[in-house]
Amino acid sequence: MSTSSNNVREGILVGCGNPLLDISANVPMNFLDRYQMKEDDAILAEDRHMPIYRELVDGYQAEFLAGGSVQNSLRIAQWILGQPRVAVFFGCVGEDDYAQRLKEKAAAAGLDVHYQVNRGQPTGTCAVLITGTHRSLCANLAAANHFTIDHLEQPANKALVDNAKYYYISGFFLTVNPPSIMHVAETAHAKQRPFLMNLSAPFISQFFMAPLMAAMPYVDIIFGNEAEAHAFATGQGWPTDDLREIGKRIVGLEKLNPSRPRIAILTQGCDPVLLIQKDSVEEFPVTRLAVHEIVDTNGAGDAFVGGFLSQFVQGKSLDVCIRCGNYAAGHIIQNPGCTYSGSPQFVE
Ligand code: 26A
Repeated sequence: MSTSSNNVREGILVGCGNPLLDISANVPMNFLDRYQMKEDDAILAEDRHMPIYRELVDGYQAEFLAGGSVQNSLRIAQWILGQPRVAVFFGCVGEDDYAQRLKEKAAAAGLDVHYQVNRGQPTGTCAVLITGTHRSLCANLAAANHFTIDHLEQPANKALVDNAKYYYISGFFLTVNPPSIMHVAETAHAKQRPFLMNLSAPFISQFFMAPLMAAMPYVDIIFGNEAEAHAFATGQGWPTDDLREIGKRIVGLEKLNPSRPRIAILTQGCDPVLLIQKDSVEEFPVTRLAVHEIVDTNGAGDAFVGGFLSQFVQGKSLDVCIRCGNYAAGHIIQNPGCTYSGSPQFVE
């Protein structure tokens, strides 16, 4: 039985992020070596990475898939909810075929997208290098990097932000437009509504710690995987590599609204998900798939958040939210990129 429900208000969830078209292919390890990339990492493309995209298309059987971390999560939330336009997405694209493809995929998923369009830049892409059960991401943000806060200030978009009840922004978006993040965070705070963020990638804590810490006091729920949590701890100078301890320290960081203590949700691949609250750490087991069942792990973390959000916006318990996150991640890794097949089978 699927959890198709029709009682969630339209536009209840707003997300901001980088709309990217993923160019995904299986590659040998030496491909990563040549570009000095690491398995299961995510980076911003520098000049020396620019040939990757052509190389994937010309030399490997590259697939084009809708991507972008927040947009992935929201598409998955929509799929599980089975009710259109619950989630609204903001991000910046170019005026090209890739933007059209992203828009079609988002609409097919029921997502209500309101892209800012930058006519001088192509839509962003992300190289997804698959090596067995690992993936390495290299994002060329292009138009996505040109998102500006005035898009959120346009009356129709402002109304969408004001009317939402839940807000989700990736750490990745810190590389693009911190003022927009702060604007959404402040709106959430003023209205006493949950603001959720993601650590997104180790490089965010390495190079964007200042804007991340500016947003942190607003963050009610923070998501991350083990590598991201370790990078955050290193960035903070915390003398520990114990994930539980790191989680406890994250939830203990300054918070503007102390009546709603921060929650950290840390994933660790096929090891249990940790739910860390002020006075407790709980584990949620993950169903381990056989290697032959895995198509690729691209989008697993995003799908986890998408599954979580699909229940969270229905006011379900954290336990149900996390179990749905695990369900969604397990489904997505059995499909190419962050795509799904059939109807959702999550049973509460
Ligand atoms: C700023 N960066 C590096 C990024 C991304 C990103 N989404 C937003 N910003 N780097 C990779 N992704 C997306 O992450 C998904 C997998 O989790 C990819 O597009 C991919 O779909």
